[in-house]
Amino acid sequence: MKSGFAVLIGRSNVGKSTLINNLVGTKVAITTPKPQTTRRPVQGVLTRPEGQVVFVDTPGVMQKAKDQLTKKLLDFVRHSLKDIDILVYVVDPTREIGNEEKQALKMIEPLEQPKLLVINKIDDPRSKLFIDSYRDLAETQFDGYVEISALKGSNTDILEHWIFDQLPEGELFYPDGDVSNMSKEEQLAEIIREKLFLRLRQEVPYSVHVVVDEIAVREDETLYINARVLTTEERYKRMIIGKGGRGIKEIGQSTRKELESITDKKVFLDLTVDVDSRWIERFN
Ligand SMILES: Nc1nc2c(ncn2[C@@H]2O[C@H](COP(=O)(O)OP(=O)(O)OP(=O)(O)O)[C@@H](O)[C@H]2O)c(=O)[nH]1
Ligand SMILES: [Mg+2]
Repeated sequence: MKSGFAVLIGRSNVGKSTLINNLVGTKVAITTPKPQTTRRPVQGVLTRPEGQVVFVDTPGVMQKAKDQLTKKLLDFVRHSLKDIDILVYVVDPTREIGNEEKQALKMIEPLEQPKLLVINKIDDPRSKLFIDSYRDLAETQFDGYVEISALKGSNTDILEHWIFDQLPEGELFYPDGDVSNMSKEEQLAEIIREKLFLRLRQEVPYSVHVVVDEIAVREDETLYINARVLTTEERYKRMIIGKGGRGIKEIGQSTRKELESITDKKVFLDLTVDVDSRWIERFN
């Protein structure tokens, strides 16, 4: 048996979470067009007859960690680089290699584990813009590279083979059938946060945190969920709720729609918005 941890690292928005979902074959991580969508290292598990890879999704590496949340996210990234077997470094060739990319590359430089460069988004015609400069990186800093589309699933099989080839011998970390390390509450909170991110603008998404307090199956088989959206300021709370409650209602509806299609149950979602200026301090 082979088994090990493959950690996905890269700037925000390069498609790390989209890739992990494609590899695991189910949605274990939320994805949005906004930076800093991923806030915690989420593990996605792929079990094959030859062994098991535990993929670790990480927050995007941001150049300037000025605010408290960004600092914490960068700490999670650093922490995730410990005790790994394979490093999967994801880049987005529609964007130029800038200082942020250089900083991220510096972080991984000292690591001695096998390093794979993944050039993502090749389905996007704009990827032609900077792809050569990323190919050059492969020569100098990586043990292998692959050009893929995580969104369309092209060449992700090549990536999977490369990883299995490099995996050390070992026992399974998760029982066959498990796809993630997250609890039901955490997964649900993430889905709600995804809907918030998709709907909210500017700095508001970064002010929110979601807590699921209760999940229960009622006698009539409906799934009852009680969740709170926490935000740092009163004015953000008003923006989330929206005129006549329209905002929060839409967030609830889109969450419910997704949950009903996953669970095949009718879902009742009780969603409230509270101001809590200190959730970032406690976030860990
Ligand atoms: N065209 C194209 N878009 C992609 C591809 N992979 C991801 N995206 C899009 O890129 C955006 C960011 O994707 P995520 O998977 O959330 O990126 P991430 O690297 O996890 O971002 P953070 O969690 O913020 O660090 C989303 O809008 C995705 O749909 C791809 O292969 N092709
Ligand atoms: Mg992500």
